[in-house]
Amino acid sequence: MITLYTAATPNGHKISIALEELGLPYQLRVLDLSAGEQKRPEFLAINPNGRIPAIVDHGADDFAVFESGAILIYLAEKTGRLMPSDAPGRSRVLQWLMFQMGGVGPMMGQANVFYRYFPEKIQPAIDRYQGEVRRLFTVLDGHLQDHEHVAGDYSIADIAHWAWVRTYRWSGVSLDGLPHLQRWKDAIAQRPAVQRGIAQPPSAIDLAKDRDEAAQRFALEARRMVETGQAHAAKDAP
Ligand SMILES: N[C@@H](CCC(=O)N[C@@H](CS)C(=O)NCC(=O)O)C(=O)O
Repeated sequence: MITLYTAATPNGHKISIALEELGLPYQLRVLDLSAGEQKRPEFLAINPNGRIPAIVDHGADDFAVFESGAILIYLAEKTGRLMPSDAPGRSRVLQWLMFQMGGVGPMMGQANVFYRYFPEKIQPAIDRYQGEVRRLFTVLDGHLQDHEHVAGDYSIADIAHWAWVRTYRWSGVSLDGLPHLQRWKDAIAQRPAVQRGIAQPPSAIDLAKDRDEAAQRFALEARRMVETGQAHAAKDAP
């Protein structure tokens, strides 16, 4: 049994999708990020960085893993699936996984901060991050022109990218003119395990309705977190 500490975010969904794909038994611990549960001492003992996702593998002496990329690699190596074991195949998956962890994820995250959450609209910052996301999407689109998946067969590299790319509208970035990325995004969305994974837990917002009341409430909570650099209840934590 694995405990997944998570929330309804792209990084959290990477892991629930992988666990669903692998059919591993797991239980969810959904942390309330706006209440600061991720900064409490009991969670910091699992992830000193105070962010989701993290897992504890109870079948392996309660071994804890944090950072979504490291968790995906751990799960792939534990099962021998979703990543090849030969050196070139493994390297290809890791290259595209690092590209997601160091590029697509952080740039979309910062685009969200400046486009959605900051009360001041700092246009050069919005342009910078949205432009960088679009550039990275164009790299993926070019690669997917001659490849069905991101790195060989369907792998943890697809899962890591897909969990973020599907939220492109929230970052205010278009997929227009990127037909290969759209083809890949729509194909992965059809996978039953992917559909189950993104419901663990379900998103608080409908990504197609990014200006409705739920979206505004979500953006307000996120704004409080990014403005203070810490969540609400963190100061009240024991
Ligand atoms: N590089 C980390 C990023 C984790 C991360 O930023 N998690 C966000 C949610 S997606 C979080 O926990 N935010 C709460 C906070 O910043 O306190 C990973 O991939 O696991």
